[in-house]
This record gives sequence, structure tokens and C-alpha cells, in this order.
Amino acid sequence: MKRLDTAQPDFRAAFARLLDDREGDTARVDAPVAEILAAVRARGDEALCAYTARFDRMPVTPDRLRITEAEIEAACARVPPDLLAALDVAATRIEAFHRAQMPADLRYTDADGVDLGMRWTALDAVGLYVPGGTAAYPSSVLMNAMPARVAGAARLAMCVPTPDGVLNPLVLAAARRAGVTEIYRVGGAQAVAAMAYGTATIRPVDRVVGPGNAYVAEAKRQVFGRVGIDSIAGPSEVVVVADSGTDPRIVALDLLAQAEHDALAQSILITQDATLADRVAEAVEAELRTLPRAAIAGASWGAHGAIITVRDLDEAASLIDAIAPEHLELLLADPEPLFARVRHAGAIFLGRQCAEAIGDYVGGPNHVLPTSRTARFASGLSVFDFLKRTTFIGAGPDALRRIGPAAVALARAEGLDAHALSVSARLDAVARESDKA
Ligand code: HSO
Ligand code: ZN
Repeated sequence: MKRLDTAQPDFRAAFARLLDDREGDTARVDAPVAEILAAVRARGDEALCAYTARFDRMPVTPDRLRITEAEIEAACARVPPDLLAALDVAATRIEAFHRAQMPADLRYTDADGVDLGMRWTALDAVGLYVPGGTAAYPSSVLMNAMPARVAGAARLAMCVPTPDGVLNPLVLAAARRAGVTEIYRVGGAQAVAAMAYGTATIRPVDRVVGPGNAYVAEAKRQVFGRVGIDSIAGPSEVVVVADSGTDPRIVALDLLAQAEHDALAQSILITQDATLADRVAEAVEAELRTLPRAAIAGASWGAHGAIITVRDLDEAASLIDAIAPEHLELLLADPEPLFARVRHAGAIFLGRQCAEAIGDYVGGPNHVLPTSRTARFASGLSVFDFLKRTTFIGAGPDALRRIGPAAVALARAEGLDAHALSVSARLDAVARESDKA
């Protein structure tokens, strides 16, 4: 963990190092992924089955690629009732927030008498990738699937690898609760290929979303254009702002909650109180002695964690905007003044009681958020990722008379005579009509 203070003479340089200390070299997997995509495109289900046998040690025939309703039922029956109830609390709240997010259509007549508008419609089909084994978070299944359903996508196909045939029942329960319409036991780049290009069993979708390993991320990059994709997520990160009234152990646990995701995760505390900074540093070490995921959390905190001491809220706000964190917690008696000043953050958690983990599971807003400083220009997953806009224009004779001549002039200037004539011919017809009247 690094201790920084804005009063240090070399603060700017130290802060800059902190911002890019996770930009390691990512493994180059573009060639093997291109080969897998080409194979699935050429050989369809047969290639899917071959890769599934090889990578997941899971012999499968095309008719067994789709997980049946009976299998989903049986898996859900194995989930303890209290967990199903918790899943339902999460799903209900996530659904309600995303419903509230639905945008309204736009339609109006402007001063020239032109009828104008914009209409939102849903994608027909969405593909959801879910990683296998311990990398699969049921909460992420809800977060990816729910906005697609609320937006109105009719088909929601999910691909999940089942290494050695093992299914995660809670993942299936989350998929069922979120309204996933079809589930396939396929993973990796081959799953992304199937969803993008389609096979005899898996019909193609319009957009592929969901987290995955380096192969899945690269496959999404390569199919982009053919289908839409969501952003490629980097390791998770949090900035916590705390004042002297905040319990150091609570601060430490929030920093560790992010650190336990990934050794590359980054947790940063910003505070005006140097004593709190010391107490939090001690509390992190104390908690690391008992946390089951201490190896991961300790590695993240050791290599990428930081505590920054600042003079005032203005300094805090400008550091936060420079970091543009995925998550921002304002553990302050009154979070409003800083909340009003910060502009770049994926999601903000207001007040001492609101743990970031509330947002991970049951708050309602999406937990798929922009990482690696992309909150400067990007937003978390939402219904907007599963909607598109269609604009429309309607013009009667009066409106045409008002705005048509400018179009004719511009079309002539561009040397596009058919364009110009398509408007001027109508203007002539309109003039003849009004002469008659
Ligand atoms: N904090 C993660 C999401 C998550 N946490 C899932 C627990 N499960 C990225 O926003
Ligand atoms: Zn989390």
C-alpha cells in the first residue's frame, strides 16, 4: 500500500504512477481466438461440441447443448430457500430500478410545421456470457439479464461453460428469475462465436454482453460490428472518502471488499484525517489475518492499494475526477457537498451506511460499471444498452415549402442532382396544387 499526501512535493508524480500502475501487458490471444471463431463459423454445432469436449472435458452432442427446462428445474430445487428469497429481493429491486430508467419517446411539431421525433425500440435478441465455476457470480447474471428483459428484448440466450459437467445451481436460478429464455452449456470464445454467427442449435443474437476471461474478451472484440458488445471490463476498483467520524474497521472492510475480487483490483482511501488514515491501515492488516480470500485481497492492497491525505473537499473532488473510479463511496456525515462536485465515477454510494456491496447485490442500479478510468466517457450497463433509437420526420405541404428550398440548394452544391430533384419536384407539385386552389 502506498501513502500519499497532496502536500508532498512529488505528489503529482506519485499520483500519476498510482493511476497507471495496473497497465500490465495482457496476454495476446488474438490468433487462437480467430481460429476458434472461424471454426465455429464454418462447422457450427460440431465445432462447439469438439471445443466443449476439449476445454471443459465435457463430451456433448448437439442435441445436449441446450440445458433443458427439467435440468434447470432440478438445479433450482437444490438451491436453499433462503438463498432463493435473497435472489428474489435482488431481482425485484434491480428490475424496479431499471424500469424507472426506461426513457420516453419524443414527438413534437416544430415552428416550421415539421413533425419530428425519436422512438426507442428493443433489440430482438441478446446473448449473455456467464463464466464457469467460481468465476460466475449469480448477481452478475441478474445485472446483465434484467436490463435486457426490462428493455423488452424478446430472446435472451445465455452461454455458460460447465467444466467437467458441473453446473452452478444458483446461476441457473438467477437466469430463470431474470427471464433468460434459453441456456447453453458452452463457454469460451466458441460461445461468443455461436451467439454472434449462429449455429443450427444457437440462433444468432444482436448483442453479446457479460464478463469473461481473456479469450472471451478477445472474441467479443473480434465479433464487434457483426453484433454489438458491452464494454470489456478491467479489474474492479473503489475510491473511499472518509472523515474522522467513520469507523476505521468499516473503511478497511470496504477497501478489502474490492481488493478480494482480484489481485489487480485497486482500493484507494482519500481522507483529510491523518489519524484515521493510520487506523485504517492497521485495520486492513488486522482483517487480512482472518479473511478467507486474504491471499488475493492482500496482493491487491499491497501492490495497488493507497491512502491519500488531502487538505480539503476540493482536493478530494479533483483527485476523484482524475481517477474516475468505477465505485465511489462517500462515507461522510454529509456526503452531499462532495457528491455535488464529483463528475467522473461509475457509481456513487452516499453516506456511512451504504456499503458498496449493497450496490453489488440489492441496491437496484447496475453493478456492471466502467473500469480503468473509462468513467470519464462511459457509463454502467443499463436499459440503454438494449434499446436503440429511431428518428422520424413528417412534412406536409406547408412544412415542405418552408424547409425544402434549403435542401435543394445544398443538394445542388454537393452535385447530387437526384437529391435536388426529389425535393424540387415535390415543391413544384405543391405549387401547382395551391395554384389550383
Ligand atoms: N463489485 C463487482 C461486482 C460484484 N461484486 C459481483 C460481487 N459480486 C464489480 O462491480
Ligand atoms: Zn463486488
